[in-house]
Amino acid sequence: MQIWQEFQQQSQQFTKRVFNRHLRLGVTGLSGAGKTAFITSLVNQLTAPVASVQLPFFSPFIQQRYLGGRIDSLQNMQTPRFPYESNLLQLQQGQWPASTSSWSQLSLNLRYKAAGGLAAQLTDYRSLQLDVVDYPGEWLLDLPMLSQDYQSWCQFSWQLFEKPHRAELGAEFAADLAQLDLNDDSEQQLQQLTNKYSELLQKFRSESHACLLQPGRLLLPGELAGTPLLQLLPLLPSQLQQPSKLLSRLQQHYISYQKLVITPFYQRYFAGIDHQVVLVDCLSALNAGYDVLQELQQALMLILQSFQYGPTGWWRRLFKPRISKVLFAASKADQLTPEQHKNLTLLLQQLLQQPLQDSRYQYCQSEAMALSAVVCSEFGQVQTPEGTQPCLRGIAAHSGETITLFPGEVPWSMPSPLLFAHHQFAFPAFLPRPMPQQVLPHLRLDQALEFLIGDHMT
Ligand SMILES: Nc1nc2c(ncn2[C@@H]2O[C@H](COP(=O)(O)OP(=O)(O)OP(=O)(O)O)[C@@H](O)[C@H]2O)c(=O)[nH]1
Ligand SMILES: [Mg+2]
Repeated sequence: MQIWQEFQQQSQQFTKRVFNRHLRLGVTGLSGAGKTAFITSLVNQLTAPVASVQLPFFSPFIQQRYLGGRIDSLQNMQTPRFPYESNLLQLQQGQWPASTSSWSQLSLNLRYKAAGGLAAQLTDYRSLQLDVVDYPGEWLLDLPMLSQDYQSWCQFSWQLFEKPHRAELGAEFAADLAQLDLNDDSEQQLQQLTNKYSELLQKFRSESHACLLQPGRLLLPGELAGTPLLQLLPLLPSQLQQPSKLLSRLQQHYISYQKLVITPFYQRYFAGIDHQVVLVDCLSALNAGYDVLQELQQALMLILQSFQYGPTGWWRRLFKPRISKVLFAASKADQLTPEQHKNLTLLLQQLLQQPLQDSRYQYCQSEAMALSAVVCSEFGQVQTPEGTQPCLRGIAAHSGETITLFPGEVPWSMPSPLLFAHHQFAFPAFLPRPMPQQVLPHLRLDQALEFLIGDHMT
């Protein structure tokens, strides 16, 4: 019976994909980039009563063809469901949902009238199934490890650990490793080293504001907590020269991690993506300084290399899926006054310049914009002795108090280290404004929807 149901479900998906009635949206971004907030707001805009929503740049909406959307209650029972309702409630009560610790999915059924032609005359409505997956951003950084072997991963890791913002913590760990007996591959030694390495990764994140942290499962193990698969750490480059028991054990663990953790993760969540949104928190990186901004750029470049981009025909959608549209979005634009949004978009484009030059993107449509999934601030103007100044008002996340400020200017190109030596960026973190029962206020989510799904709703 279960096999028959699965078969029915799969053949329905197959038919929907043939007729473009099914779209899988990949929401990509490092930890803290704003994926969960983005998905929650997207679901909110698409499922709220049409009369209460503001989506002026979303063509089915503005052409009064959008009839509404609902969450598919028949979603595969074995798939963890994205906690949309509790996330929305938290946001409406003025709190951010917690950082994601495991994966979940949501399917939406969107109904709309056809834009014209025979379909508009023959059918009352059409529908599109939109699937979205959420997962911890930490896991994304495992993808580049698929194209490295253990030795090259160690070399790469130690190059990173020597960067100025990490060097002090890195040196402490290097000193510990240098004293190791490389022929002791006992369980006790491996576990002790792994514990030390995961502490180092936590410190890199909290003290150095580093974002390129591998393997992601050491930070957020999910269902793999306590398994030998996670006994993984980079030996020093000098320790790779000679064969040793510890080296060969770690090499084996690395291969198992690639096979049993990263490959299934990629196949499950990313292999069938049609369209992708890449969320980037440029403002936190600017706050953290030059080295962190550079590291963010490097991390984005590595991640984007893990995806297949290109045009799609119907046969390719079925048998050799590729991403045909990518939206690069600078998130949290409500932390800036509106005249700075242009600069934020330009900065994002500069950050992505290297990956975008890659020929693989030439056949895939891409766009860059600054957006905000949940607008937390109000824009205003103040009179100062120098004249009228733009400003923002919002609830400061660190104090819970309402503040009014000019958050500062965003450089429109990659800033030099010299700029950071003389200037400290301090873009504010806000809490959502409490707004019981209301649709979440957003910035350019309608433009994002138009780019990502508009052409599938004609
Ligand atoms: N001002 C503002 N802040 C935002 C917005 N979206 C997210 N944030 C902030 O960014 C934090 C992280 O957002 P999440 O949506 O949890 O990020 P994530 O990508 O899901 O992160 P992980 O679950 O750790 O992978 C939130 O707790 C907020 O502080 C936004 O639209 N505006
Ligand atoms: Mg999340």
